[in-house]
Amino acid sequence: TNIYNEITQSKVENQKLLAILLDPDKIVLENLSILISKINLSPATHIFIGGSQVTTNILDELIVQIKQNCKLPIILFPGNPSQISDKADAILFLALISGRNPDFLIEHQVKAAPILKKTQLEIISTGYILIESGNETAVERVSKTKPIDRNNLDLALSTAEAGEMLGNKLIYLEAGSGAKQAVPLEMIRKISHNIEIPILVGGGIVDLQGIENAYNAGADLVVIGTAFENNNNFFKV
Ligand code: 1GP
Repeated sequence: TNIYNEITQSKVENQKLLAILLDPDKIVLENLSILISKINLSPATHIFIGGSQVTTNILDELIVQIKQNCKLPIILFPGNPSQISDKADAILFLALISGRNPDFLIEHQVKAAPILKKTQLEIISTGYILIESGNETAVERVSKTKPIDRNNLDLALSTAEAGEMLGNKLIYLEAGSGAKQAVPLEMIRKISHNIEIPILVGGGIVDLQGIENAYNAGADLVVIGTAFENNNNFFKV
């Protein structure tokens, strides 16, 4: 099956999607079976794996083990080309289009291309847009780029539109992991009214109401990392 087609199909049917983001650095393989059972009990539709700076080397092993007990598609969400594993199903091939650092606009992608060519991974071109969130997040620090002012709806919109025109298949509005403030709903609303491709929203969403609000504003898929990491029963409340 084609993961991107399923995402666009869900958008057409107004079926909202939910990804749980797992950071390999924060996972203890010994505790993985419990984590997987919690994911299976949650409303998650996708698993994202990645982080701004992953240092551990358990990626392949982690994915193989998840796949033994979980049917959800696994999508890589890499901070750099070292975070590629052919055990996953797909990869968000990201360009940090809110920033002006060529490393994250094209350099990493050039390095990743020959590696990806040797895999069966489904490649999903994604315009990645970092929005100011009240605190300096890891994405900002690692990418050395300035996020878009959270009040500058016009710039956020133009950036998303440019991404769509460049051929991006998804737009990811990112406040950054552990963000103080999530992406403004007004911004999600404005962008979703003006582009056709599916919109992913993540960063700083800490409760079920926050997820609902993002959906109602036009998010097609919400990404939850920290809140689930801190509380595996997050979805039960
Ligand atoms: C980060 O959007 C994701 O890339 C998730 O962020 O950890 O704040 O949920 P949180």
